[in-house]
Amino acid sequence: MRIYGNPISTCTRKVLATFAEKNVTPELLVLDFAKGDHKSPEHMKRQPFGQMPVLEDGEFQMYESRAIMRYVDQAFPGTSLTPADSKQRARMEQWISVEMSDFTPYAMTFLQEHYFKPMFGHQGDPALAEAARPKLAACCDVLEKALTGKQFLLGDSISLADIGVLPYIDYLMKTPGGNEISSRPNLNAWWERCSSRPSWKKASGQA
Ligand SMILES: N[C@@H](CCC(=O)N[C@@H](CS)C(=O)NCC(=O)O)C(=O)O
Repeated sequence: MRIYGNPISTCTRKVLATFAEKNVTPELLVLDFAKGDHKSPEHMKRQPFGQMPVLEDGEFQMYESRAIMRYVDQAFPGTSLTPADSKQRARMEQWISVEMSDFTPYAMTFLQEHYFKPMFGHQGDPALAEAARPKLAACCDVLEKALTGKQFLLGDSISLADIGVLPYIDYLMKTPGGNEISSRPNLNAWWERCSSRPSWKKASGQA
């Protein structure tokens, strides 16, 4: 299997972490943000929104990182990252939706203003990030409560729901928004547990 993406991209990283949990290394075809590879006519045919990642499995191509994670989990044997039990599976989908709707938009504001804009030579606006803080904090409160007495969001086993949040937290920790994680004991312990896994180290370029 092959991934069109970039090692610094959050959406690429969650897909790479899923592959790593399955002990599979996909071929990574790097799209250069600075050169606008993701907006090239060739890539727009693969991903009509001009974004990454895209998965290619033989003749089959697909985009949307969360959908790709589900495909990768089912495509390979080994430990499943999706519970067999329907109620637990529904709970996993609930947390994936929370990540997408209630966590990531606010975390991304910190990432953009404090990390990615400066990385690409643009001035970030810290006030924009601070405006997102109350919503980010509200979601962190929900996650903190959900993680009480648990190793992972669903209990004792890691699932796609945990993996999907990691890329955003990793960068968030490098911004003033990181204290929303580090100040909450359950959330912080969960982050340390997940981010010390070999799969995350590999996906985030630390191994
Ligand atoms: N919903 C898409 C979002 C993909 C996305 O926003 N990718 C970013 C990199 S993490 C990107 O390509 N940004 C460039 C752009 O939007 O122009 C997914 O989950 O795959």
